[in-house]
Amino acid sequence: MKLLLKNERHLIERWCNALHNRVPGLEVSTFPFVGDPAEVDVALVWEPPQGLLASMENLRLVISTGAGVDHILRDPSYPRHVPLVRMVDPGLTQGMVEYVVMATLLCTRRMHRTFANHANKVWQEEEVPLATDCKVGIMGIGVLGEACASALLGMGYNVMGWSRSPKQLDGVETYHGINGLEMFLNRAEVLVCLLPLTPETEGILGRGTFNRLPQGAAVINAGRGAHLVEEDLLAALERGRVEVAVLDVFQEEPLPPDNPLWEHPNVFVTPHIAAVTTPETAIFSVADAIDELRHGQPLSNQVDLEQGY
Ligand code: NDP
Ligand code: OXD
Repeated sequence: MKLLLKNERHLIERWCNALHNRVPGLEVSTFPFVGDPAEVDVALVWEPPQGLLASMENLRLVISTGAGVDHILRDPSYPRHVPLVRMVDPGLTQGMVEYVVMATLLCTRRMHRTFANHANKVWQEEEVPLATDCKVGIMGIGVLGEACASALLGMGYNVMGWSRSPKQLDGVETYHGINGLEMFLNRAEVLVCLLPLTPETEGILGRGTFNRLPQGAAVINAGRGAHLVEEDLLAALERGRVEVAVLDVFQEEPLPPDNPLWEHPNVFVTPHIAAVTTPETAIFSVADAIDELRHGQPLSNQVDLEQGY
């Protein structure tokens, strides 16, 4: 069986070692591929160039090294008969839990105010609520959202979740669909976006959403940059509807130096590092997918191409 690996350059050697150690008998080639594309059975990819996957006429499986698959499905030539498996990995989940807990604490402890005081050598106590007095709303309570909900609950936060289909999670107030959105937003003092990017969710963090939040809310986006309408966030910050934002993902990455989000005193910017896939933990899920393919078994974590996630 032949696998083509397309990943960030600095991770190639680690992925090759992990594949070699965990999937015996697999022949691994790296992008740019030299050889006959018809010989490739499996593609393990992050941001494949348009047309790459379609050029492999005997491809049997595509595995995303990320949890999101928008970087693959944005290619209109994606061969839709080929199953797509996304990354579900305990390392990735742990990373996201740490990021969301950190970002939620930054917001509810009003650290933007304290850091500004620090910069000006101002010794001033800021009144901050306890977690038990804060309500966090998580948009997207899938693998990552559910783990974050559980960690935040453990810290005493009141947690709500919003999903496409109805869900029941112990201790979490759940809402779903467009009909449940308004009530969810009205109560979300901290809004966390962990949605996949699909045509339905693009631009969801925009004016309409911000206007429904309580005055002085916090917004944390660790989903995708295209969820957020950046100008609408800046306007909501201006009006005080949103007091603080923690952003990990952007319309354009790297975030251009002239983007006003860099300089906004109430915006924390991180460079798409909320959760990073590490080959050493992610390889188990890759090995499982290849094993399932080899044995003709149903694939775990297969993406529903109609839903786009
Ligand atoms: P999952 O597929 O497990 O969960 C997705 C959740 O979003 C589900 O609860 C789903 O609802 C919900 N959802 C999807 N579409 C809609 C919609 N139209 N309306 C309401 N809810 C919707 O994904 P993961 O938790 O594994 O990952 C989520 C996203 O996080 C990824 O797609 C990626 O974009 C982002 N990510 C970002 C990283 C970073 O470093 N910044 C790292 C890793 C992931 P339902 O339960 O009903 O299906
Ligand atoms: C992912 C990401 O989707 O890192 O896993 O953004």
